[in-house]
Amino acid sequence: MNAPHPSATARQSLYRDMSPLNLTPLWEVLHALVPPQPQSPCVPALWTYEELRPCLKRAGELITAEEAVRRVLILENPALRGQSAITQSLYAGLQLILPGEVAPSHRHTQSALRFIVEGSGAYTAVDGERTTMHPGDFIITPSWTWHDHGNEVDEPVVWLDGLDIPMVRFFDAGFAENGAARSQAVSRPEGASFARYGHNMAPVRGDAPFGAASPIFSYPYERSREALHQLERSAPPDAWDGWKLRYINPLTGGTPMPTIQPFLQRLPAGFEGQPSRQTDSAVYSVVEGAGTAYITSPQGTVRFDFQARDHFVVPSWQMLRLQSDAGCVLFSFTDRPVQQALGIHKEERLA
Ligand code: 1HN
Repeated sequence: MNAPHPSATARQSLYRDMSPLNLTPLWEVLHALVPPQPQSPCVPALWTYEELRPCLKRAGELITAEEAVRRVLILENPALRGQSAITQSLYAGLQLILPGEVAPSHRHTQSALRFIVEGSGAYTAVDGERTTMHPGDFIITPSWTWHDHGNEVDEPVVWLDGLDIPMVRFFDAGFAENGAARSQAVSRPEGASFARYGHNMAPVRGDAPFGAASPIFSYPYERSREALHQLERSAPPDAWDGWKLRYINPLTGGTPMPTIQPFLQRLPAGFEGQPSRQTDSAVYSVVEGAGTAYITSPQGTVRFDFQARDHFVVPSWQMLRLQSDAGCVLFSFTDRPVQQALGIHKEERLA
């Protein structure tokens, strides 16, 4: 049987007649729907703290934390402007809280992480327990937990917020509620959760207090940094990642929050990493030291020279190579747990 040879105009005429019926021919879009490999619309991007901090300071002069609810400068992927997204699935922003300020209590289904970038002594409260922030501390706000922040010390405090906002938006599953009081009542002393779950032990009776999320909501830098330090003394660095650890939910060994996996890694002085790529786009916060990230896509290679407090994003399936003359420590987070739950996560390490 012969295939039909219709004119292009006959096809166009069909498409025109179909369109009012909300019909589209698959064969015109099939290749874009199932590309041979990921083609992220995201681009690599770097936010230096030197450029960003003056804007954050000006924001502090122009709006209070109370009026803003959260005084945050969103890190928007340059290719996703207007979407409040640093990758297709993740949100990131830098939040400032000044001495004497309160960011009022609320809760939402979106999960949040905080990674402290500058300043010490502000607190975040999660479901009745406060945690004092120090640079490098990793703190979580599980889905639907009440949370507020406050600064009762005399210096500004800045942290990176990472949320699963675009994911929850994708599922149209977002709810939010404001608290009755500005600051929630404190019902447990600081350190109560860490005492119960932070020492490779757990209460004999009782369920996970935050469901799928970790019962620990502060992972102090002192502890995480010490872990890397001991690792460094006991094993050679991985050729791609240096020494890299993932934060865990101590009750499960899995990720601290169902949608986001955070990591902390150290690259030794003189590190020349091998290239690798993964389907989970990654957001990086530079904690200590300095280095260079080379990120390669079909469009070419970009080079980011980074130092402490800078932030950068590596899109899905773009090749990343890390290099550091002085040595450095990097915090990062990705949507890997979601991709793993769906069975679609993929990683490739080149030698
Ligand atoms: C939020 O609740 C916080 O609690 C930060 O500090 C950033 C961005 C969008 C929606 C909620 C916070 C947020 C947010």
